[in-house]
Amino acid sequence: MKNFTTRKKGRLIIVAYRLPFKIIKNESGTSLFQNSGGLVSAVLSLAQGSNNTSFEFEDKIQWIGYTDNTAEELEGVTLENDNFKAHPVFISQELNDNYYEGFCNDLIWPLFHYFPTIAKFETKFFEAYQEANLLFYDAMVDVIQPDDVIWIHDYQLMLLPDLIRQKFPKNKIGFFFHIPFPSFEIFRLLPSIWREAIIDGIMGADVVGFHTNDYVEYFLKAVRMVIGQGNRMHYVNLNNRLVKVDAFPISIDYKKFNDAFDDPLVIKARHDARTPLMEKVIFSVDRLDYSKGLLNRLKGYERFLEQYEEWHGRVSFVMMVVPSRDQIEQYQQMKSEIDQTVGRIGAQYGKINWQPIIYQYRSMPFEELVGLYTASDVALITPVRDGMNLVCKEYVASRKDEQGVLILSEMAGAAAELGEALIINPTDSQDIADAINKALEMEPEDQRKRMVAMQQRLREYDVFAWTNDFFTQMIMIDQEHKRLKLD
Ligand code: ADQ
Repeated sequence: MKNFTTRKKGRLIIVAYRLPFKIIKNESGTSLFQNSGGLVSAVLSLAQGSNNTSFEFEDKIQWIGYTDNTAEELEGVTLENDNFKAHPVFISQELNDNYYEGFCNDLIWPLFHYFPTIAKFETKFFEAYQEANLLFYDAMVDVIQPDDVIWIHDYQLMLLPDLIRQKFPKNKIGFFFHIPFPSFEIFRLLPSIWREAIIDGIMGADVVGFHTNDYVEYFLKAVRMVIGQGNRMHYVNLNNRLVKVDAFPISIDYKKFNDAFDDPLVIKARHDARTPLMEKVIFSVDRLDYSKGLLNRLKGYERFLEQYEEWHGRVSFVMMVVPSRDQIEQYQQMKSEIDQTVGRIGAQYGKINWQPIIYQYRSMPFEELVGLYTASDVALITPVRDGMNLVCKEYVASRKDEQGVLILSEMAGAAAELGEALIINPTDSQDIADAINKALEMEPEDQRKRMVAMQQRLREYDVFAWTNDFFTQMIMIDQEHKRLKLD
């Protein structure tokens, strides 16, 4: 009998829409700027120090992803740094408009975030989606070796697991979904050929991961309804091939955020984030997106100012919005509504010496971000739908002083783990207003109790635990196969 405790060796191949670095080419040569995003550091940690799995990594991490450079621009350029070897996927502008902007961002993103009325169902989008997934596949065919473990990410690549499975039946394939998977009543709005292609595509993986148990359930129901396949304890048996579908709540580098509290640059940023006139500070940080509930939040804050006059002149709401997709009309319109609402609230309630809202439209460096997190009394996170939401986890992790109150939407995946937050319904302005008042009045001891409980949970399951967990499931699926006697 095969000994499954032997440490296997192989390479890790990550496939995500974007490469892990930006490629800048000028007269003096080519430079690669590695992204600092969560996924990049998580997979790095797996290949380097914190690998607790029974798998030994050979070679650098191979990363397949789209680049906006052309093939001519990259000719002769070594796309490799100490950590990653990149295999670029070239997608023409026209194809990308229909694939990424079209199918991904004008259909799947709104539909899966429960905005079906703005989802655009266009045949040319779906055709482009198929074509682009094939381009990713083509870029991989010559890269894949027999022992490679392939980990595919997100809604831009739902057809890819099965494409790879057909050609490489023995490789381990994982698929992780970063946005919500919707209930079947939403999913079934997709034309039947599209939804079949999506379910077949994803089910090419050995392990399919979502942020929450709800998304897992919705997906399993879609599998049952679309391809008639049930499951036992989260295992779907597809012609004697087992697919595990489970929840893996993504997390953050807890230690990095917690340690940052004492970093001199963060201390300075914390100091700079509030003036002596501010008795209490509330903040929010998100990308410009309709799913993030920015307008609902402003309306809730407006209701709070209307009803809780005792806080006038004493509280400031710092709302940071990161520019995103603002070339698109719908996003421009949303931005101008936000601008108007902020203006209206300021005009109605502001005083010469007090601004109820400080609104900025820009990105922030890490130190300034943690400075704001740790300077604020309240985090106001109100997405109308969010796969997970990392800002709330970053806020909790960064509060080494165990102070601060998190107000969190029940529509964020993170709400399933952070029950000690003040959980609100983002469409209910009164709920938001009352929660703000409750947060501002909360005693330090109550804040500490809630914060410590949430911190403990996040410390135990940080992003490195998440990566290890998912990866372990991928390489263990053979054992499950044996155990369930499917051979
Ligand atoms: P996003 O929709 O991008 O991610 P989120 O999880 O909140 O949303 O992550 C945003 C990241 O951007 C955070 O790490 C945050 O620190 C950073 N950020 C936000 N505003 C910033 C600012 N003004 N300046 C600098 N940095 C800023 C998608 C899904 C989420 C899911 C993640 C991970 O939509 O639901 O949590 O993937 O799976």
